[in-house]
Amino acid sequence: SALLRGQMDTTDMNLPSPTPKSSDPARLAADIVDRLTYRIGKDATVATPDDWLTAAVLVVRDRVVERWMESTRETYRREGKRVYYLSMEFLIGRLMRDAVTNLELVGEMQEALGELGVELDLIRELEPDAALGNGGLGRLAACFMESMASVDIPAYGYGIRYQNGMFRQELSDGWQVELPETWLEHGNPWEFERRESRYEIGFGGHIERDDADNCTWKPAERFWAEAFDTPIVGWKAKRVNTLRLWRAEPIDPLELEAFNRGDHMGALQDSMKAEALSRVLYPADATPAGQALRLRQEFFFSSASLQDILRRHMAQFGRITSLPEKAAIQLNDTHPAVSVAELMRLLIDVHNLDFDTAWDITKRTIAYTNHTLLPEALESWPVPLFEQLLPRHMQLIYKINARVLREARATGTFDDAQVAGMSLIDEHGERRVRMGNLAFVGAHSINGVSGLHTELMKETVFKDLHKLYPLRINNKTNGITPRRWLMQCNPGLYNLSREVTGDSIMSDLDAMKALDTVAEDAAFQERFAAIKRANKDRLAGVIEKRIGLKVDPSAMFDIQIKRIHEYKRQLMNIVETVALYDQIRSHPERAWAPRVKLFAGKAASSYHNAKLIIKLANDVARVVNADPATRDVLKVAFLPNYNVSLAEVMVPAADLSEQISTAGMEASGTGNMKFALNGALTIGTLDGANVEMREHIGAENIIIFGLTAAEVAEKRANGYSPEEVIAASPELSQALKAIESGVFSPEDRNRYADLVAGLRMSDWFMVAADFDSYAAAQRDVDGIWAEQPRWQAMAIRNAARMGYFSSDRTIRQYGREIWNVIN
Ligand code: T68
Repeated sequence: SALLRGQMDTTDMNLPSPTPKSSDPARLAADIVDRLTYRIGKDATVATPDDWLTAAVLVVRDRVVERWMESTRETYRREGKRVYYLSMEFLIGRLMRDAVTNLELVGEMQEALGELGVELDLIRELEPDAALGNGGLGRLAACFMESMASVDIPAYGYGIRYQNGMFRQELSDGWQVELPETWLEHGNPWEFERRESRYEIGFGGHIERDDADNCTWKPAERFWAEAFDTPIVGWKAKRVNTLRLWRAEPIDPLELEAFNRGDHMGALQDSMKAEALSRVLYPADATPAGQALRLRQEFFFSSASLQDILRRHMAQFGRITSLPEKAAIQLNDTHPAVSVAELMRLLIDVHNLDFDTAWDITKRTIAYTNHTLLPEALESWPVPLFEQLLPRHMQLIYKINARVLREARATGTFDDAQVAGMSLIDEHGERRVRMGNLAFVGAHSINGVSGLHTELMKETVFKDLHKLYPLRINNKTNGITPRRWLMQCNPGLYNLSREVTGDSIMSDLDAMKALDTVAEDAAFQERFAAIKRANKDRLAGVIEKRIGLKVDPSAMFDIQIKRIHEYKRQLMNIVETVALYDQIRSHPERAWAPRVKLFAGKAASSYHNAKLIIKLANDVARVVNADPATRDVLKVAFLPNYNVSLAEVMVPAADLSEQISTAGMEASGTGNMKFALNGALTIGTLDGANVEMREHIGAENIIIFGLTAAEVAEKRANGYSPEEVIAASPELSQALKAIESGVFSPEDRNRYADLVAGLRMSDWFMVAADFDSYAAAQRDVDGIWAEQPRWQAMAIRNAARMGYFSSDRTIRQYGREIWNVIN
């Protein structure tokens, strides 16, 4: 009966296990035909490649399900603590190869499909890329889900099942055009719809208070949140965890009263409002969206997740006060920060706890990860909007605030301005709720994502809150999953490495260290280089297919792929490319290292300069690629629609990785780690995790240039004059003049006038300040490239020394130091 009431996950129950399915190729093939026939309703002779993919996914999913239920049952039996990772974004990409490799069924599936005349490699290319995220933050959540399963931590990811994920980017005459992404078009065979797992989500309305002063929130609008579960398989299927994504559903799909009045559209109002909640991912990765719909999305998934967590906890343990011992809730940035207030509401209004007990439980359960220091990226909501949508939460936030400010004043160490800075309410101008401060005060742990970022957090955004609660801030340097970012995307390097390292590298990336011993070995270098070359051949094919440009795979592949943002300084890279182009034309007799400069990335739709930078890359590419004077040594390309799947092809093919953000601005970076693990050299600033990469890889194996974070801060504080710097650099002056005068935009000579004027006048991101140092570093890179044995040795040492940056290490640190789920 508990099941009928939807009080328990089916997997929480103690049922006998079904007989495990065998995975020999013949059985797999028979199962694929079975799914094709009975689930898709097609005969092998008429099945399309998409049908084969769906059938294959369903068969793989079956193998996952057994381990999945086993994992859930085991956690239940052990009465273990569970981790809940709340994230607005999960940038998963394709799941087929991930699941098949982690189940160790690659060979078997290839054989099974082969028997049916189907190629695994071909159908897996058809799987849509699940792009429920913007960039690093969303991809980190996906790597963490895989690592939590791999290191055997019972965990649930909670997020939104956006109908439209990250937009598809097309280029029209070099300009970015955004088109809706329809990843669910052919259905999603990975997910399980849980019609029984749904929760009511309210907005607006008023608060009722009874005689005993108990509050009940009476929302004006109500919706359902319905669960969709995707199993996430860990390495060797040790454990399978759940990614639970919420879709909004109307409570009243068709308002009969309105319908019968003849208001047929009005009758659908509720449906349309619900649909909007989980309709689309906000594609801005650094500027808060600011719209009411975004706050509604944040509350929608936070509330559904917390209700589900409390339901599961009560069903198993029956006592709300043990929550902190049995549940660790991690907030991925401030997007789910309203969870602090929602958990308080549920504990006080639904579970009848007093404020102090509820506050204690909340703080001991919740932890928060910060991903940015950019002031413009810190979320805050206008008080009137917040109050109107979430009146009870606003009330609780005031109460929490009063308490925090009381604690601050009681120390006697803060002046009024400092106390105002710690407040959950920003009182400068329009009053706003500060989500970062809310997350901070409601959490027992606040972590940054690299050593540098964590230190800067203590000195800047959270300076005073850190003084008030000095034990809370801690560092968890990001990582990447080596399964997807080495084994799956670069099987050549994975297999070669194992000859030296042995078979343990996927569960212990530190074992890659053994490659150090062969870094200087000529025969090994040759094989290492041959694998890189094969990866470059493949990428060259993709480039030609996508944009019709032929590139020479023997040239250095110099790659910058990430969201387009001024602080990431794609512009500096393009300006340096222009300077190089100019140099090559002036000195054709010199032995230039042949380069292919590759760019890819999306710009937020409303980010004018970022879109202009995309156009500039394309304009420069058009001019350079058409110039016979440089044809053998320089090519430039911008590849459209960067996503996880394209990264999986570009990362293994890179010789040089561009990690050139203004120091102090990139919280960590994770692309930097993917490239180095795949044997690219990094040219980069001392920013984010580059700092730690240098420590692990060795300063002699990474090309570092430019201002430090402290120097950037000093320059900004003491006035910096880009014009002087530009005047002192002939190369930079020339390049900027060419760009601003329309050399690359003859049809619109003023196109880049404002962009360059921004560099001349203020240059917040220090492009001019770092330019000469960057250009000199690029010439150092050329010098190393000319000595191939040296280059190969450095590249091998990079791959060898990236063990620390496995997300398994990161997750174990979270598990030990924040969640208390491993010893
Ligand atoms: C990134 N942040 C950091 N934000 O920029 C990067 N923001 O340095 C870091 O490595 C990565 O997080 C993982 O820690 C983001 O990706 C967003 O995507 C984002 C999305 C919505 C709103 C704000």
